[in-house]
Amino acid sequence: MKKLMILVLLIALLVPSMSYAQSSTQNTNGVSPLSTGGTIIPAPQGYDAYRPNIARGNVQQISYYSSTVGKMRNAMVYTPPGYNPSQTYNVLYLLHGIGGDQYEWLNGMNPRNILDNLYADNKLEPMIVVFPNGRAMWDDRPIGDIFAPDKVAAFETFEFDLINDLVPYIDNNFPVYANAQNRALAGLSMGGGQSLNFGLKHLDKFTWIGAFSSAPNTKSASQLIPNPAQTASKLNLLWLSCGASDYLLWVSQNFHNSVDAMNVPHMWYLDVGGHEGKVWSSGLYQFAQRIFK
Ligand code: FER
Repeated sequence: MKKLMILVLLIALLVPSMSYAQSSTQNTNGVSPLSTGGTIIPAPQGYDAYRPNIARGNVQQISYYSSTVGKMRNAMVYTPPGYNPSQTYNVLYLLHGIGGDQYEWLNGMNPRNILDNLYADNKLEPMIVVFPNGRAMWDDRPIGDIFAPDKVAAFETFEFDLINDLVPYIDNNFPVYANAQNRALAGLSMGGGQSLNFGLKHLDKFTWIGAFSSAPNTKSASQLIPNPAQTASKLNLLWLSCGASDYLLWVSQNFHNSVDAMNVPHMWYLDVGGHEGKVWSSGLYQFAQRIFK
């Protein structure tokens, strides 16, 4: 009788996890993108706080010639702890929102602490992180009306600056693997929309794509994914996340629903919060440890 009870208990415990595992899909890279956020463990307390006595990365400013805009443009670059130019690195391009610039992540989201801590815990592949200015226009500062049509249009123009100017500059001036398997593109809000718009269009350039709290600049999934099977076979990771109380949740939710219906493997994480920095820090924490693996 006792044995029977243990058996019943075991079955009761196993059945839900079995059915859960069956509902997930596996892509070619061994990543298991689930259609729910069920197994994504929220970032632990202190994940974005300064931790003393660990090795730290460095941040530098770089300038590159933009043939797209016709002038020199600036970006920030984080190199990881123990950076050694005789090694070869992956590259993550991390894009800002409508009111931001190349400093927004660094000033508001603690990416240095997040990344340094993840390296200290041995959870990251070696990568450099590039923080561009995603507003590709002559005066790219977030001043005046940040919603002005020319400024919003410059977020679209950035596709050409990124592909034709910045990525080649990084490939030629940093010790990086210059191919799609070793390049990731992610961003917050306008930058999330850009990551989906440019990343899914240029899977020959980026195969790890992350979109945090994507803005309405996001094109439709049917536009970006005309051939779901082909997209699925090329992608290493498509990450979508958003705060549950974000006024722009509908953008991410619609995109998730569409890629779900297309059977394109992806991860969907409904985070706690609104359209705010803590959700983007959390997005970086989750995304960074899943790329280049
Ligand atoms: C919009 C609302 C918000 C929009 C963009 C945003 C282009 C961007 C928000 C952000 O980047 O934080 O209608 O249209």
